[in-house]
Order: sequence, then structure tokens, then C-alpha cells
Amino acid sequence: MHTKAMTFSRHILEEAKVQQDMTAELSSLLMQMGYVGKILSREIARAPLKGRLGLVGETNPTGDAQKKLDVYTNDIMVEAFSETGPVAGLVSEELEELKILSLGREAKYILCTDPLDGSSNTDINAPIGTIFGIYRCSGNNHRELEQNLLNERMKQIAAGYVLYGASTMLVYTCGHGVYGFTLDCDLGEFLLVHENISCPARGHYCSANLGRYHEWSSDIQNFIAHLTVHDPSTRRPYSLRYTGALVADFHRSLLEGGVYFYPPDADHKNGKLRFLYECAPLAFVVEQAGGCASTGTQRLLDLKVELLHQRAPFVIGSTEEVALYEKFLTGGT
Ligand code: FBP
Repeated sequence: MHTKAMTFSRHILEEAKVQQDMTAELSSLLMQMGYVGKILSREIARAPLKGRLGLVGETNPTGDAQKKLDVYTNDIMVEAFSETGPVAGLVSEELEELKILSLGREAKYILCTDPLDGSSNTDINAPIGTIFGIYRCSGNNHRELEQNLLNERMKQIAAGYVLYGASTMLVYTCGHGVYGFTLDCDLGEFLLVHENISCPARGHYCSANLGRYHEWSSDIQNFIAHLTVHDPSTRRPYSLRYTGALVADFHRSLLEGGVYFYPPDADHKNGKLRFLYECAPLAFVVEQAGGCASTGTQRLLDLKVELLHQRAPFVIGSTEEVALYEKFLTGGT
């Protein structure tokens, strides 16, 4: 019996005792995210039984064909944070604009989210996830909130993801270490299983869509050639692991070391992944765990953002591999 287990909610309350920026509103927002994770874990597992697989026939703001689960998970996110108080505005992969949820006194945060990461996996029972980044907000109306978010007048103060895999995991940080929880479906509780996660400085896995190899720059092709040389003395070749879900590939690198990258290619001149609700939240997590996130030429979190759905070239994971990737891209090798 898990009587001594640390639940996600208790962990947040304990953090609030020691972390000044862990306000009552932020605590309640995070607990609500835990609740959303439980609902989505149950409903994603039941999706084939409820006719929630397949496409809806629409596209999202960045032109991706929307899956029924993309729309369903986004609706759950909007519903769960509407009128709960702490969230003033929601930025989502599935919404064109920042959606005002509350302008009340408690509404102190902007929630940026990819409600369903890994959409191409929904119909084949492969891992998918939910990504979230939380910004302390300033502004009294839609225009001010959006402008302040885009002009870095808002600070990301918490981030994380939920991974719907063999088990459901929630990983989060509030800027004081990274913690991982596994959902005990019987108890309906996320229980702490990874305390103060530290990303190994070096790994053995690389995650990238090699189907795009010929569209990548020769620098990136040289980086891959370097990783795939047979040289046991330097623990090469690396093993390829590409699940089709950023959250799942990132989770592997976070726990076991390695690197995930999505560079510019013929269809994505600026990379595929979106800064505010895919790259920046995971960059915040990995840096808290001692890893790195970059565009290939600069620290990801230093990137200037002008659009809600702005894309960014992205490399994330162990410090050694990210540094090596940057070296290849800046001709340092
Ligand atoms: P979604 O949020 O729409 O799923 O897009 C992101 C993503 O699916 C990542 O999870 C994944 O790593 C990548 O795109 C896969 O893209 P590709 O099929 O081009 O390799």
C-alpha cells in the first residue's frame, strides 16, 4: 500500500512551503493540469472504443491535418481552465489566437500548450503526450496579454509534459528541479517516481526523422556521420530511436541521455516545431535537469519570438551532444 508515497498534489504543496514564486494560484493551476492529465489518460486509452480516432477534416493554425484527438484534447484543456481562475489566457497548437479565459484578480498566468503531441501516432496506439509552459502574465486585455507574451515581458516560470505510454507519466518543474510522477490508475493519483531528475551529460541515442536526411544541410549530415561511425572506444555508433512523438523521444534523452533534433528542411524552412508550446517548455525542463536546448546556433530560450505559432529549429538533450551539434553547425569541427 503506497501510504508514504508522495502524490503530485502534495509535492506541489510541499514546494509551495519553500518556493516563494509558488503562489496559491500557480499551485492550483498545476493541480488542475494533473487532473487534465488523468482525464486525458483515461480518454486516450478509450479513444478507439469511443470513435475518437481518425481525422476531423480540418487543419490547425500551422496547417497540420487535425486528428479527432487533437480537437478533443484541446476542448478538454479549454474547459478545464475556463473559470478556474489562475489562467488569464490560453495559447494552444489548435487555436489561432490567444484565448482569454479569465481577466479576474486571480488570473495571473498564461498557459501555452500542445494538448496532443505526436498526432501521427494516435491511430496506431503509439506514445503521445501533452506539453505545457506557464508564464506569469501582465496585461488587462487580449492585445496587451499577447503583446507582452511575444515581447518577452512575461517569464516562463513552470513547464512540463504528460506522456501517455505504457504507463502515464507527468514530469514538471517550477524552476527548482525536475520531478517525474507515474499515474496509479486504481488510486487515481500521480505518485513520485523520479526525484530531481538529472539529464546525463552524454547519451547513446539520437532521435530525428532520417527520412529528411537529404533535405538537411551538409553540416547536419556530417553530425549524423559522426554519430554513426563504428568506434566502441567512443561508444559509437549511437542508436536511432524515433517514435514520432517529441515528448516520448525527449523523455528518453532526459532520463538516459541522448539528443533529439528537428532541423529546417524542404517543407519547414524554420524547422517544424512550435516555440511557445513545444520547444520552450521542454527547453525549460531540460535546463533544470542540467541538459541543453538550442536552435543549433543559439540557446533556444534566447530566441526572439514574434508570432504565437512561430516555429524554431530545435535540438535538445544531453549537454555533450547538443554542444557537438552546435559545433558541426557553426563549422567548429
Ligand atoms: P504534433 O504536435 O502535431 O504532433 O507535431 C509534433 C510532432 O509530431 C513531434 O511530436 C514529432 O517529433 C514530430 O512532429 C514528427 O514529425 P515528422 O513526422 O515530420 O517526423
